[in-house]
Amino acid sequence: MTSIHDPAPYGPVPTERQLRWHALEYYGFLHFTVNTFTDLEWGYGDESPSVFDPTQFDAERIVSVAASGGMAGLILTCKHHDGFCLWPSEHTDHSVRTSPWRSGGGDVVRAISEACASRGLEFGVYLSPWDRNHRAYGSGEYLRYYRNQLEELLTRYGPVFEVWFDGANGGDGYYGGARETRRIDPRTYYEWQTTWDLVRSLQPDACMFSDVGPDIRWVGNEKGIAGDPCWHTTDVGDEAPGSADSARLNGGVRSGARWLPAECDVSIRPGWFYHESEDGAVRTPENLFDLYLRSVGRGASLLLNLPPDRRGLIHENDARSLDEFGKRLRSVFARNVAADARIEASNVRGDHPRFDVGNLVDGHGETFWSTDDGLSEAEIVVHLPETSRFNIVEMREHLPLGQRVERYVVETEDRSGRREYASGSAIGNRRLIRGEERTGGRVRLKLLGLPAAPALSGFGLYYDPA
Ligand code: FUL
Repeated sequence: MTSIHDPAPYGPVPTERQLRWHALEYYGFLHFTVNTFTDLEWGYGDESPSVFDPTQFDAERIVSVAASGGMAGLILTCKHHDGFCLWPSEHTDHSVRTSPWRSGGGDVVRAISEACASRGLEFGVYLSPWDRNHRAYGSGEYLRYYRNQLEELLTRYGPVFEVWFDGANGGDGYYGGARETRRIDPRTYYEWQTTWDLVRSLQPDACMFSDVGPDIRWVGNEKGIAGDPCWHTTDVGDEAPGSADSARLNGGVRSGARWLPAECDVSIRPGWFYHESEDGAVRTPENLFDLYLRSVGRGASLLLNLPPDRRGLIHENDARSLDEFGKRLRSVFARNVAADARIEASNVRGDHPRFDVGNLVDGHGETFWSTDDGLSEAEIVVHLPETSRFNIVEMREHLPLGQRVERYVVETEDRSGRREYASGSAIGNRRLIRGEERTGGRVRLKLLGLPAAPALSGFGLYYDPA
């Protein structure tokens, strides 16, 4: 035995709060507001609160749909671009308090946050920076209003895991009756650093999302698809929310100076809000599984939107599809056939049990397989029992030491010979690759062009019968 020290970190590494966020992998979005009742995607800001009147709003039922779909948390649009507040804010009358719903006594934010807490789901908030209702939008007064609202959301509703800062700024709106176009400079107007500092002081564990972080970056599209590869690292120049480079957001930058992993936001329907006309256009469980592979399976997280309908419930079509998707996730990933196999490694760091290949299949992210320093290649060989089938390969890196693997090749070897199964760059939090079905034989994972000793915490082989 030589070294029992962990390899030195390579490149930027995640913060503790980013690590906790990586572990969630998949959670939901709830887009709900006056738009649900006016059939719009972007309300102008002149909607009367009287339109907001869900007939059967039931936070427990909404949260239980999310939980059965496998979601680890929910982010609620507490205020969308139209400015209507789903909680009784002290800073405006444009809220549930002046709506007919529960005679003005309701609070959607409280109901959803409490239902999440009781089901063990994380709760997050979306507060649109653009506000087409507020008369002072565009001035410093509005920024004070925005931060006051954020303060309400971050002090009244328990722990928040994520704060979502949207980059949309369309220009025209009601603005307290002015009905005009207001342009702001997204780089300077919002004074983001002050707002980020406020969030840090009120909810130090919350991750903040925007086109430029500071904790999580947008993936650059609303289709739910991360780049291949999608690096956790990137560079941020003088971009601001609403003005970042989509291609760079989508793939990240391998040599980037910041750990700023991607989140894939996408809706289960064409729109973000509920429209009866889209009841027939709900994503199928198969489509959702495919999205999962292209988001979570590329190291990003999946933020899947479920729009409550006019009753204040998740429509049956969405609930059914999500439930089947959740069942499929649970059944596919229930059994890692690599865990039944003998696994050999080309090298084990210091020949020490702490870095043993068994760590790859123990289901723990904290333990990992590593090699001695200075090797440019390393491999493991998994000897599968004859009857073990798989068509999905999974790899995970031990993130506290950075994103280390440059390139991987997966090969299979059986009676028909040795064949490449998959190859690519970037592993990160989790890499999933669906391929052809294989039974028995050997599976070889080769790591090539290593810039530092690898630290892999997981290797899995799963079978999806669908
Ligand atoms: C966008 C918004 O304009 C959409 O309405 C939606 O909220 C989506 C998640 O973000 O920028």
